[in-house]
Amino acid sequence: MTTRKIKRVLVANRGEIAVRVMRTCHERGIETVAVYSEPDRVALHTRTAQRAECIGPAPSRDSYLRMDRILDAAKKHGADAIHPGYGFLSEKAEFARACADAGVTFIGPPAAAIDAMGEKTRARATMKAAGVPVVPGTDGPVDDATAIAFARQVGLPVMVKAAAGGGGKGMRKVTREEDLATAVAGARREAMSAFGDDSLYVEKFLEKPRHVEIQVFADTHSNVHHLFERECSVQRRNQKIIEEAPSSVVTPPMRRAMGEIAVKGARAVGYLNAGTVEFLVDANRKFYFLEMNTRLQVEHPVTEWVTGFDLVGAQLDVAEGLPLPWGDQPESPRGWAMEARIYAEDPAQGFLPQPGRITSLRVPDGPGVRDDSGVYAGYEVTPFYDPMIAKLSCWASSRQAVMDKLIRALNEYSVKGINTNIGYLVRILQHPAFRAGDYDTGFIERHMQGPAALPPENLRTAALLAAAFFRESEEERLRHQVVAARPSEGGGGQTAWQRAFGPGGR
Ligand code: MV4
Repeated sequence: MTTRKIKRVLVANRGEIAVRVMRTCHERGIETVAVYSEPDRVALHTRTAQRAECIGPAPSRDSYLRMDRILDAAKKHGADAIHPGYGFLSEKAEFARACADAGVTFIGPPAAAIDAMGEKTRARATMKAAGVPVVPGTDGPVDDATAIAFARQVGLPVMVKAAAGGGGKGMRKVTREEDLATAVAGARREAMSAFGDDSLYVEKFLEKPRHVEIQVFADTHSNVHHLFERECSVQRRNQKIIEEAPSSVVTPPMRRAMGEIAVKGARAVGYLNAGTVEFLVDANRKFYFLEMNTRLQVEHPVTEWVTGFDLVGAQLDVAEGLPLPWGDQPESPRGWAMEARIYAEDPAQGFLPQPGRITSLRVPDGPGVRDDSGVYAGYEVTPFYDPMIAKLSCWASSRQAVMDKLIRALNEYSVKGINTNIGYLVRILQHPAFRAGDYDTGFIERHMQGPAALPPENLRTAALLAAAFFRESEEERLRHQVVAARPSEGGGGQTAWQRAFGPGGR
């Protein structure tokens, strides 16, 4: 087996993940090259790298998605490898192929493996053939009539999904027979606009499933290992918020079974490097393949905590042609890890993104606390990219202990100048159902929407405002009874609601 030392890595990404990848490179004496868009000239990843190249204006399609400019930057700066991070070009087979053609090592799986998992019905078929249990569904993309016929056969509810999708776009749950045709048409339209491909498939809808995924790793020496599971059931509108490892539903025999099956699936597609096999777990602890992500995931730190491995380091080893650095398949996870995603968005304003300058920043630390951040004090969060600014993760001996540590660390985290979801994260971690490990993918919708998203102070304010508003409208009503059709008072008067929230309101 030939090995080739990587000397200079171009990181084709931004924010916290670009910084995180560069850290491991620097530890290994590998030089780094950042690419950045015009507003990202002063971003943390641009400052962290030893070299940096501007690749275009703010919109991703004109910068972070420009394969040609990124490969030109790699050539100009003499980078011998490219790490794609997550999102952007990380799961574009065409980019992996373009890197290979340019003689640059793509730090990720082969293009063929990305292709095999990118089209979701092909992924399902491949996994099924390899003996992986899949969610009952159609065998391939279907026309409207077949979609409807399948739904009738398997029984409602069903989930209509985009074949080119993943992560929830172009996805519709259908509960009533009379909604089927509209849902299929709607999903098709959404899939076409999101992916330029309106192929759909249909799955039986699993009730209250938990989202459990297995980290896999493969090298060029025929080793394929799994690094146990992560649970990511706490999601809001297809955005993960809290992740943990291990999962509170996975028993040791189940962990072994899921791990072996994920490894079998990875072998079936000739997988290489880091990947994640996603499963839904039902109330009877039966698990079903959902999709495979052919990249390093956002939530990889929780796996790093419970294994003690540097996953980016292992990615570099594999890309250099070395065997997986930890020897045999590891036995079991150690302790418990939990990660919370910090977003520049305001739960009190319907999670509206909050661009603006971070005027001051205090980051927690202490034993078992890790902050993966893409920002700094004085940095201006721009509206052009994902509002996730940092990930806070903790490690402790037990699930209870790690929840307490994460709450402590979140309470120490102080971001001034912009609103964040930090308070909201604490409220999730304090929820009795979450603390008991008794949650599923419907947790946020059931427990943390509407007024529950607000801090208790806001709730008190809302109650007082409602009372004041009611009193004023009563007075108004009485006035109108006394002086009918009296002309407007000139607009000077504001209701209690308007004084608090401004005109219009929500
Ligand atoms: C499902 C499902 C129930 N049954 N598929 C949402 C994101 C996408 N990756 C898959 N998703 C789901 N697919 C079937 N057949 C429920 C979800 C789902 C979900 C999954 C994981 C985490 C959070 C979720 C929230 C709502 C729905």
